[in-house]
Amino acid sequence: MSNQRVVNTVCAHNCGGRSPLACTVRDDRLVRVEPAAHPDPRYQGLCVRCLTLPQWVYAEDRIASPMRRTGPRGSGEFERVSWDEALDEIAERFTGLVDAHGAQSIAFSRTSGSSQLANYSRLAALIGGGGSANFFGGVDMAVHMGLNNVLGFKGMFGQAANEWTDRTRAKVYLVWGNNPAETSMTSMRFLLDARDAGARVVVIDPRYSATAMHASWWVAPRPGTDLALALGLLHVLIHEHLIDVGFTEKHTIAPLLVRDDTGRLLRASDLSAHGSSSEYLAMDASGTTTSPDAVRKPRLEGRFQVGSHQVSTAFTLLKGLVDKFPPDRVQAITGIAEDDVVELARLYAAGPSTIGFGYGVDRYLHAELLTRAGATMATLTGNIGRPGAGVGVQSHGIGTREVALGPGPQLPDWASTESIPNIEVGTRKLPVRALFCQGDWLNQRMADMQRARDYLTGLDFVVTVDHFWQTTADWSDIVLPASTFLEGTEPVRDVAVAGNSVMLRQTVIPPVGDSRPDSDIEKALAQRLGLGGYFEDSIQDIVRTLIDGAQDPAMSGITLDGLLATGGAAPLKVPQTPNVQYADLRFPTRTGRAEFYVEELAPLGEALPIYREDHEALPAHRTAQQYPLVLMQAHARQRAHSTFFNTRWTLEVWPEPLLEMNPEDAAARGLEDGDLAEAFNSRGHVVAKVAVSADYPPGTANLAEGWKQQQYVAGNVQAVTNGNINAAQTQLWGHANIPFYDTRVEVRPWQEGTQ
Ligand SMILES: Nc1nc2c(c(=O)[nH]1)N[C@H]1C(S)=C(S)[C@@H](COP(=O)(O)OP(=O)(O)OC[C@H]3O[C@@H](n4cnc5c(=O)[nH]c(N)nc54)[C@H](O)[C@@H]3O)O[C@H]1N2
Ligand SMILES: Nc1nc2c(c(=O)[nH]1)N[C@H]1C(S)=C(S)[C@@H](COP(=O)(O)OP(=O)(O)OC[C@H]3O[C@@H](n4cnc5c(=O)[nH]c(N)nc54)[C@H](O)[C@@H]3O)O[C@H]1N2
Ligand code: SF4
Ligand SMILES: [Mo]
Repeated sequence: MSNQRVVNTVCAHNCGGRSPLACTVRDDRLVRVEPAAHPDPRYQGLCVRCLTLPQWVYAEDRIASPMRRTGPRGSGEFERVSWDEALDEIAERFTGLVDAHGAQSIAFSRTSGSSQLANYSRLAALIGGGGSANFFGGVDMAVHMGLNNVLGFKGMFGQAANEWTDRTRAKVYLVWGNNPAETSMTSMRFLLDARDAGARVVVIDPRYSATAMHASWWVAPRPGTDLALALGLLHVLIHEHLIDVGFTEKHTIAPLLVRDDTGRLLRASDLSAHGSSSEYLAMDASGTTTSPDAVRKPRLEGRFQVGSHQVSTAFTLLKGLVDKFPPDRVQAITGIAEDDVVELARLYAAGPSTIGFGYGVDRYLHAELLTRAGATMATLTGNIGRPGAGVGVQSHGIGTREVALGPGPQLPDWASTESIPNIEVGTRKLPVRALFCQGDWLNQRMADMQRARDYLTGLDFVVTVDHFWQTTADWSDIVLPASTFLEGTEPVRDVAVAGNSVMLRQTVIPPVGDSRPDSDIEKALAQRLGLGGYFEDSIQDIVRTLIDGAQDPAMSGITLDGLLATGGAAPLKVPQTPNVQYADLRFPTRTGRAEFYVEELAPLGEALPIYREDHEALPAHRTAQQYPLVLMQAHARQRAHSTFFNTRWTLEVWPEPLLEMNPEDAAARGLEDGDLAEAFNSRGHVVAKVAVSADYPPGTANLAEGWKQQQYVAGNVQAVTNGNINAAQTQLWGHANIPFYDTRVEVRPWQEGTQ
């Protein structure tokens, strides 16, 4: 037998499932990947993608060595250089730019590709004496913003919702713009468990998705119109007296008084010079204003004169909004039959009901208004804080226990970064001259590719660090080969908490070819920049502090050495019953109540989740005639974004970009299955093979995100995507979310050579 061993690690791909992997290594080569034991068997498993990990790791197009550009940006002309030459050049250019333009002239951008400790954030915070620019996010954020508004929720991904295992206690489960059958395979079983336990699983999705196939009921709004549906559901809930009045009075902002003149909440300080500006007011039965918490039965509805102020209860204002969304109007906007709107509202009210939003609804310009309306449905009906009842964003297969690990690497006080959301490229005044990209910024992180290319072209210096030669690489000055999360020079790479367990990400094989782990590249650059002193601890030291230094009772008794001795995984010390969020019904908002009314947004007219008609996907949009199809880019089952774009087995199943569209839409354009077609709008175009499918209602189309530039016949899906910036998000959060799916196109047959 040759030198063979099995190493357990945790999948790091950004499907987020964190499956435990048992990796067979023969003579230092990865030969097989199988599921490793998980302390909770419900989370044990492996998808087809990760069966192909050996093909990914040893793919022929792995970048073989550091490269330096020799032709113009985008030309693809490069020469090989040594690591020392490449790193010296980066350090020299960075130093020169920092000297001339300050730390903010260097910007860092990270892949979500393989979440691990080494993402250059330490270097970014330290470089140039602190304050470098940090390109971040712009993705997966708006749905959280809305939940934050109403519930005070601060986290990401699954955490606002009850634990996945709680779904079996729901009678009704609304899966809203989420496709776990393909994007969260590790948690799909909980949806099926809920259905098998008797829950009505309602999938709200414009297309007949792989998840909708398993649902009790598929409800199909036109893309981007979900808020009209939610307002219609609220209409029925309120008008049919299906809300929980006691809960609404006690736990929501509904009885608080709002000034008609400013749209701000009435405060004690508005009525008396001695009154507090943080004391909000409600009206009691006798017509006296009082603290909402002091009165047993506040007035839920009404307009009143209080001193010199005309005021209304927040509930009255909400009712005024939803009154405009009777089911027949909702049918006209969304295409959902009015009887279905009524039935869905009644079903939801009966509860216990859970709403799990996904990111399908996140990628529209006003996505946060939808989750605000959803959280309003939950709180007005008391569908929160109890078994089977909750509202949250669900994805990434992560359990919903929040566990605090020990302290990460310590940085000096002056270390910092200035954030620039990806979407705001070129719109901020930061003097960015150089971009350091971990991963594929151009192809993956940015909408409106021409704008992004123009931006890259104008920079002085661009570095890409990746496993594969990808789109941004062609626009870079230096390209460095990174090791994958399976490769390393130290035995332990990271620690992951998922599904009630803690697991080690162990190194499986040494770096492939001439690649280096991101952590080593970061350290080598830091040393050249005089920052080596901050990188003296090994990754294993850092992981040890995270685990052994954790104060959280859930981590008690769990140590790095203990994990190493027991196959790399241990159950958290948490109760066996599923975690319920907001069980104490205290919301970490300013009023301690669920706030469907956001006074800061009154000047923008968005104090309530109003239905805005100014975004591209809506049938009423000014471009709807010219570009009649809404082009979504639902995440594809056989990749995690672009990762696995090149593995043989996944390509056998789905070898090339497909433009999926309804048979009627295809026929009207003279297109048949397999024809080449061009989807275009005023921003750009993309050419791909047509896949005719009745899963897509007329007027909708889809081209899954994540294909690499070289896989398209011409163009790129990012060339047509929408990069508009939402003003309310920017005002309230300082950054906006990218409305990728809020994209209209027209489609026509493609003839080679046409432009
Ligand atoms: N296999 C695979 N898994 C992944 C990823 C991947 O690339 N591949 N990516 C990971 C990441 S980072 C993320 S953010 C998640 C995303 O995963 P999901 O949350 O599932 O999001 P999407 O795939 O964008 O869209 C989900 C569904 O929303 C629908 N949808 C589109 N527009 C609308 C609309 O207007 N209204 C409604 N109600 N539905 C709409 C789409 O048709 C789709 O079926 O997946 C993660 N998991
Ligand atoms: N049009 C459109 N665009 C989208 C989306 C969409 O729905 N539509 N979804 C958006 C969403 S939700 C997300 S989360 C983003 C994801 O965007 P990314 O996180 O950028 O996507 P990935 O394809 O996973 O990774 C990008 C690159 O990083 C490299 N990479 C992976 N792991 C590592 C590593 O450990 N080290 C280094 N150095 N490189 C690595 C990969 O090889 C790949 O080339 O995409 C966004 N882009
Ligand atoms: S389902 Fe996700 S976490 Fe699990 S093996 Fe596949 S890519 Fe990795
Ligand atoms: Mo994402």
